Amino acid sequence: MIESRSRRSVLKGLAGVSALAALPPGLARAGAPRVIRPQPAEAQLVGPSYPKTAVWGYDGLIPGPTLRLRQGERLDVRLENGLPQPTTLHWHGLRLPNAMDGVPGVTQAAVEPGGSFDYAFEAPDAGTFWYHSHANSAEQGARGLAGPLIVEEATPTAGTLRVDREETWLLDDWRLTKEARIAEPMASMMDLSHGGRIGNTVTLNGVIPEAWPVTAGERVRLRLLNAANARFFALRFEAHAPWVVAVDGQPCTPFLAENGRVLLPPAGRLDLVVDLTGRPGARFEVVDDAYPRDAYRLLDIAYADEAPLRASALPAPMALPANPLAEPDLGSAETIAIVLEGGAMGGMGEATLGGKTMGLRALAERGKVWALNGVVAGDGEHPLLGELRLGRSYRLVIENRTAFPHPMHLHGHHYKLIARDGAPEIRGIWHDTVIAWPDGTVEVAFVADNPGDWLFHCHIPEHMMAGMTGMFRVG
Ligand SMILES: [Cu+2]
Repeated sequence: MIESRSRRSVLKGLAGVSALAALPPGLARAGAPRVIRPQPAEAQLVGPSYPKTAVWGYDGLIPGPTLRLRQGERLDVRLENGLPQPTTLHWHGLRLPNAMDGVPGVTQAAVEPGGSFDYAFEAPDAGTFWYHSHANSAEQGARGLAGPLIVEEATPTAGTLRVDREETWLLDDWRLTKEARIAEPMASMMDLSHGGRIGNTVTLNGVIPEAWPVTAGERVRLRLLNAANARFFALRFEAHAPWVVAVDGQPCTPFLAENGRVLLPPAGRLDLVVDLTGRPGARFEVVDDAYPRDAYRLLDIAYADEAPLRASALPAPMALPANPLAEPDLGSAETIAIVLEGGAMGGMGEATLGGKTMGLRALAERGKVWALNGVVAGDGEHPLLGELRLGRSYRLVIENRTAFPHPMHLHGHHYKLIARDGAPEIRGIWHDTVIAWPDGTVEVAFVADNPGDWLFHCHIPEHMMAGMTGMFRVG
């Protein structure tokens, strides 16, 4: 198992690349919705010398089943709640109609045990997305509820990236006891006020990985997805140079990951193109050094003995086709300042909860320690951060005055990273979840082109439930 503690000296440096391949056909559908049933189950997360772990999984699986459709196609899912508590499905990163967003108390009522809810929407963007609960998400995430949602490019042929195959790596983090049980409590004040629930066991697609079998010469599209509550991942591919071709599902101009290292905040996704340039029979390590003092080998890249697939190296991958995102007009964009405050070692004086201003100690007694613009969200609340005019461009200037990094997620939109600490970000990468580093400022811009009430929150659920959430009203 892997030991780790939350630290403010975490990880730096996001890398990206984008890719595309000849893809399998979209989901066949026959009118009836695809039923997704979150339910208690058992999973062999750790080795066979340990007992199975009691988890919650979609259809009883860890991770949940991969949902796959083609861009522009419609997804029909019936959520049937097999859990002992209310739940919802949130389609992370999809720009869908507000009523399908799965936020209890905002876009729908939470689905009671035994109840159901029908989700139906078209996928406007191709890319790597995922689904998870937005109800009691600290516990429901920690018990395993997450699954990939892959939207294939509408035209995967001419003018786009070719790869030999693709894989999805859903990375998750578990806090287990010595008996491989999920450790309780779910959200201690320590977790709420520090870096969230960081675990001690990392899984890839539901198991502790050993080796990634590859063939020399092949080009693979890797869809990385961080489904952990709070753990950041920084994967370093020894002796390999992965291209980043998409970030949070949105294609970017392909670029080589710096030092072969890619950073994934909670909820983040990266599409990589990895050229397997090693020799037959060779082995290399993929190391996760997001927390440098707790760096560990995630797995080995294990080359088969067979002859290379191709004789010479491939040229740089082509960019994936862009999704139909509206370009923000920075000249006319209205600026909205967002200040993140609170938490341990954050020095927050006071903030407002339920209309009352109080100090950090009084807030902590109520389980609340984080604020957005001086407002702490109460249970089930998402205080209004701003009313946005439909079709208008906005620039969010997010200032993190806390001692921890926060992956800030906007629902229903993607925003373009335009600056960090006042320095322009020239790559113009789109995110649905952007890291706000301690003592830093991050600027993003977007067009408010999707009407409705959209959450803006820290994606570490322990931070969200302890106050770090709000809402933009677009209309
Ligand atoms: Cu946070």
